[in-house]
Amino acid sequence: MRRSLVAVAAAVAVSTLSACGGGGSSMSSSSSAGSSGTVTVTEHEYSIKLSSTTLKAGPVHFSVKNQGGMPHELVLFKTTLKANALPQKNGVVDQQGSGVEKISPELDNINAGDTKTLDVQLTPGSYVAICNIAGHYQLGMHTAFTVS
Ligand SMILES: [Cu+2]
Repeated sequence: MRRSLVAVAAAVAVSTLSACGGGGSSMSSSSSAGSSGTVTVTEHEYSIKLSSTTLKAGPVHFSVKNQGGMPHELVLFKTTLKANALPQKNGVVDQQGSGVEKISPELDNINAGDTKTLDVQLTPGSYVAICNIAGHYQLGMHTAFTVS
């Protein structure tokens, strides 16, 4: 269990990601208090990274930093589809497409350099986080995470 959490943390721990909880170990696991605490999301052209990809069910607080040079979004879907295989329509992910359940609300217009926060209630399952500005999903702005 612990070994897999460390592996996940290592996979997402790129140099641009700084732990907001202080201390290197605090970002390597979900908090033990029955909540995922703050999940830091870092967006670039064209990628999305989460500070943890194994979250606990219940209220989840996302802090989304746009470290890119243009506006981005954060849209969450509950889905068992692969992160790069969501239904698409007109250059964006089809939010009414089959196999995806959109989580509301979403974050729009996160300007370059800005940080916005999103609070949602998540039930156990598999999820994909994307930016749904036309073309961005296809260029790689998607990442999977699980809630248990
Ligand atoms: Cu984007």
